[in-house]
Amino acid sequence: MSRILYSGNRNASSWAFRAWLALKEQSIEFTEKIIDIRRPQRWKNLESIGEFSAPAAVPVLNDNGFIVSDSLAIMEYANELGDGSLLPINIQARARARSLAAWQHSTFGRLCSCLSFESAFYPEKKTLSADEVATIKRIYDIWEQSITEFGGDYLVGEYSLADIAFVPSVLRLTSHYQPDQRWPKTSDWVQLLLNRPYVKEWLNDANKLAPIYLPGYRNDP
Ligand SMILES: N[C@@H](CCC(=O)N[C@@H](CS)C(=O)NCC(=O)O)C(=O)O
Repeated sequence: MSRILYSGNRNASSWAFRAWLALKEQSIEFTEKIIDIRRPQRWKNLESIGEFSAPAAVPVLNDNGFIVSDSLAIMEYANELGDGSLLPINIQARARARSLAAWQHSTFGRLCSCLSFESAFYPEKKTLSADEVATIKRIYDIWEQSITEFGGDYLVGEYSLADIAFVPSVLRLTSHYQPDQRWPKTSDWVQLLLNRPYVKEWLNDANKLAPIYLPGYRNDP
């Protein structure tokens, strides 16, 4: 049996984090090869991924020679290789989980785009703009509403692919602006997520690495 996840640097690869988490949460055995996606070596390293995975990006899963590209596909595959518990049985909860994961996958990254995943690990944080604060508050309202609607501790009741999809965004947003008692369920959810053992394992490694500074973070002239 050979199952290899081609992953990325722990403090840079938010997409690999999601795929890795889904595999771990479903107790799927795999080995991991970390591809250094820091510049300038990023391009050469990703070129070698392109030799077997069309998007030439990480994460990629090689399951005994069968290639699964893209984090969302790997998350779904992990769930199906495992016990399927990362998608709810209830049709509406499942649709909501997929809606949230799809949102994260498609356009969520454009919200507060200067607050990259890398920036979650910066020891000194920038002052947020009024627009950034307003956007973050709106996101916290949306998370609060979903947790309330489904009546559990997580976004659609039980822990699901939707929660996993948002973990890196939770990090980039909450490390700059903590949810307080205006969003009681979101505050608890954030604590639950960040205290999950596999999330802690990844972050423990990420926190040992030198931060990767990206241009544009501080809105320098
Ligand atoms: N939609 C892809 C995005 C993957 C992605 O952008 N990965 C980054 C590293 S975190 C990468 O390899 N980027 C290289 C590129 O886009 O050329 C996924 O979800 O797997």
